[in-house]
Amino acid sequence: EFGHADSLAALRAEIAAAPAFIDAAPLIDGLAVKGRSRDVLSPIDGRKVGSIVECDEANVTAMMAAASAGFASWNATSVDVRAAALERAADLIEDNRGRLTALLQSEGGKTIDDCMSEVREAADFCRYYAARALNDFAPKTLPGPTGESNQLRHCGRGVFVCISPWNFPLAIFIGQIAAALVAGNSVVAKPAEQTPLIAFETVKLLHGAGVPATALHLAPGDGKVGAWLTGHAAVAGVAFTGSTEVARLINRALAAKDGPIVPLIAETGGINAMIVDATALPEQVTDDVVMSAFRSAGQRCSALRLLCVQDDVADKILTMIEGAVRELRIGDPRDLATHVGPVIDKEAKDKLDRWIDTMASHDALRFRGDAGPAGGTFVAPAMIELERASDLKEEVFGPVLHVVRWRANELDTLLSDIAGNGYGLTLGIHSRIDAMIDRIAARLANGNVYVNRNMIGAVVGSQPFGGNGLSGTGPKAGGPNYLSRFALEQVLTVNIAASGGNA
Ligand code: TXE
Repeated sequence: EFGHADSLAALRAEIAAAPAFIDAAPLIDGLAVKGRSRDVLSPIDGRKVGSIVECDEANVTAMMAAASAGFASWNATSVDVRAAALERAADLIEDNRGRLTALLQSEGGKTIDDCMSEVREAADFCRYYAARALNDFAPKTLPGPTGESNQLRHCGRGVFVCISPWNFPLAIFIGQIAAALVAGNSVVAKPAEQTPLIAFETVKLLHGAGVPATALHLAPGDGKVGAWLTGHAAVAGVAFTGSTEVARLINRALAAKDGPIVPLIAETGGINAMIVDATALPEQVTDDVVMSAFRSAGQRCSALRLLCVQDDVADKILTMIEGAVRELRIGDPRDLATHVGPVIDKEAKDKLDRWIDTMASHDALRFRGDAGPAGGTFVAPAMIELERASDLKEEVFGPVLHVVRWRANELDTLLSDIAGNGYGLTLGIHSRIDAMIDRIAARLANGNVYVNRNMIGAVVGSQPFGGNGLSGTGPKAGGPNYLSRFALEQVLTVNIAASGGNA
């Protein structure tokens, strides 16, 4: 309904009415921690959009104690009560879409399109996990020998630590929390240091939806805070989305602990390839490549990083893509005509600019677009040509597309090179030959494969999302198996005759 002109005008009025500045802080039992704050700056123009007090180690200790104390009563509620809170949260997200969009823009630098789909995804996660929990966690009678009853039940694990990245500071942040809460866990949520304001607003919204403040606490801060949380003795589970490198650090911290083995659900990065053969439709490929590589300034974990085009059609397709990238408008994401906004902060911009400069010094730069307005952290979209797919060894998290060409007799080498990077998140295939599609999909164990379309899309409930290999542990977010890792199982086996016959 957002696409409709009237409702777009209404949304813009709601955005304009949102507060221009937010003071945020850690929340322990719903109370804001006082302390020295730092400014939160907008990637659009560097202006101050809020302030944040970050956790120190004593705050983390107090918060873990509060979350441990809050666990029992939340875990004792019925799944109906917990699911109802998530359904109310989904309604509140929609009611507050203007405020949330304003923050996604000012703090996250997102275009209106990206904000609208993120707000929708956040509400979808809440409703989907609520519905799944009602189904998955309702006590189930299992078949068994006569004279005995068997029932499968679920409960929470304890304190779940949810650590999220800045690139979906609303949808991923709330998705992890919603899953952990609806399973009966209490939660300590650690947002990315770049996006604490929207996290603060989201936690308050969840409290307003009926999640007790004793069951959900907010721990803003950088990686140190994440390390204190995951190193704490009381952690019963961790949901993490971010880089592969940090997932490894967390895995080590959990493994070093005495006591029960703590599960880690990790969704991490990828070097996502698209393979285009000579039968693909050039216009379709061009649209899908531009959408997949440059939308959201390339700051999606699903984004296309490595385009592999069959030699016979490469010149034609690359020229078309280059033309389409030249048309992209780089600029203020609040302007409806903008296609590509800023990257998240100066550190990200400097790293990307350095990468493009290095590639230029190796004569690999094919094209570099408009640099965008001064004052913000904009990066010019770029295309880089490499010799081999194996030359790209790291995830370049921005509006940069790498390209390789392949000949028909080199397909196996290409697929081995792609598999060799060890990641397994998204994969694109453009071909009109079924056998080709099957051959590629069978050789590469990526978690999400997109055929003859763009690689943007993880619709909750229809396209469960997540990778294999270096890209994550599974289960996939927004899918039917996700909640299982957040809960404990218990089987109650009762001898009916010795239990008064009514068990
Ligand atoms: O990650 P970082 P970023 C991936 C994406 C990219 C990354 C971008 O592909 O690789 O996320 O996010 C905290 N102990 N995905 O740069 O730096 C840190 O403070 C505990 C994948 O934010 O790893 C932040 O809150 N925590 C994806 C969080 O970890 C620590 C979808 C992530 O930070 C820590 C979206 C430590 N030692 C992005 N150090 C998918 N696959 O679904 C840092 N942190």
